[in-house]
Order: sequence, then C-alpha cells, then structure tokens
Amino acid sequence: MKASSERYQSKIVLALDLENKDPQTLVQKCEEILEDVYGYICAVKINRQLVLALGLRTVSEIVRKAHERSLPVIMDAKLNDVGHTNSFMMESYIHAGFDAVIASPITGWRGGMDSVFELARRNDKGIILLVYMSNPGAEQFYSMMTGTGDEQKPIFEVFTQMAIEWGADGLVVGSTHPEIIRRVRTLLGPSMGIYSPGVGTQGGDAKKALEFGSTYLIVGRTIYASTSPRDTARELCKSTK
Ligand code: 3DU
Repeated sequence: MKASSERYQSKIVLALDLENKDPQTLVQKCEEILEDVYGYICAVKINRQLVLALGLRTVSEIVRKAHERSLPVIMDAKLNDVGHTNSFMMESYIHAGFDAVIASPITGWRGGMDSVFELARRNDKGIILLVYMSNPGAEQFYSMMTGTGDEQKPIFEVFTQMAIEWGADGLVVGSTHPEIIRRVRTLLGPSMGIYSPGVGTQGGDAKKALEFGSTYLIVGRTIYASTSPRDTARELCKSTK
C-alpha cells in the first residue's frame, strides 16, 4: 500500500461497489471506472455485493485487471465466523488474488481470527481489522464500555490493542468519526495504516480524517456516482496529497 500510494501520489482506495442486473454490463462498468480513475487512486476495494453479483471467478478477473495497473486489491469481507469457515472464505479470497482481506475482530482470536491471520501470513497477504464503522449507529456498540473499574475502556480501543497484538496490517475507522481516528492513531503510533471509509456521500471529511490520523481514504459513490469520476478522483487526490 505504501509503495502504491507513493507511486500514484494518492491516498484514495476506490470502493468498487457498482451494481447492474446484467453481469456482463457490470464487469464492463467496473473496468471502465478503473480505467477512468487510473492514476488518481492507490488501491481498489471490492465488497461482497460484487462477489454475490458476479461470482468469485469473474471478480478475480477484475482483481487481475487492477493488478495489471499495479493496484493492490482489498476484499472487504468483514470476516467474522468460526475458524473453519473463516479459513474456507480466506482461502477463496487468496485464490482469487486479493492482496488483503478485511476481518472483524469481534470473533476473538482462538477459533476465530487465528486461522485468518495464519493463512494471511502463510500466503503473504494482509489483514485489515474493522475497528469502528462509519454509520451513525456505529457508536452503539463500537463505543460500548468494556472491562471493570480502572480497566474500563470502549470496545474500539480493545480492538485497536488486539490489532497491534495480533499483528494486523491496518485498521478500518470511519472518516465520519474524526475524534475516534485521533484516539486510535494515538494508541497505534505512526506506523500502521488507518483506512477510513465514509468520505463524501456518508458525510465524512477527507482532509479532516487525514489530519486526525487516517492514512488512506476509502471512497465509493462520491467518485463513481459523480458526473465525471475522473475529475472527481483527480480533485480528491490533489486536495489530499
Ligand atoms: O459511502 P461510499 O459509497 O464511499 O462507500 C463506502 C465503502 O466502504 C463501501 O464499500 C462500504 O461497504 C465500506 N465501508 C463503510 O462504508 C463503512 C465501514 O465502516 C466499513 C466499510
């Protein structure tokens, strides 16, 4: 991610959440948008909605197209099941060519995240842990206090500590919660990447997120649903260098 971000002078991860009832049209649209914003993004993020619409085999072709442009591709799987099915899913995503997978630490380590990290390490892939969602209701659980007495802390802080302990490669914290980004950055130190979705359409401010400690901005609709995705990506890229 660092190399790609430097190469393209961009902090933008394109969320490729396009929809179309016709699979062929959908693939075409995905490839068109990649071509269109090429040069202004540093990575691509694919969601389960695209895998459901196209199947993993076709999605792997899109992954290949991104790789041809030297763009890393993240699978936003939000993995959160027990070990053996997590492993099946992880193996499938690795086989499809993804460079990193987003997982949810809520399963805990044993019989949950352990196999995910093990597979990632063995195959030289990244794990990005979901620490704080961008939606307005995220506070309900991600800020919930855990522990007793002096040990009390919000659960997102526990997730952040786990990310360090488990050796995660990055964290997801919504851009709509800049104060949480600041707190996570303080706990993390400077080295680990914070990926922040929710820029633009969801109300998050790109510059503020970066100022408060985000490393990368995950952006979907603000770019691909704009009248000129290329111009929008260029502007966003330039204004957040
Ligand atoms: O709002 P956008 O169109 O920029 O899309 C944001 C993307 O980031 C989308 O793929 C969504 O699944 C993902 N995401 C969040 O929006 C919020 C999170 O907390 C985690 C992931």
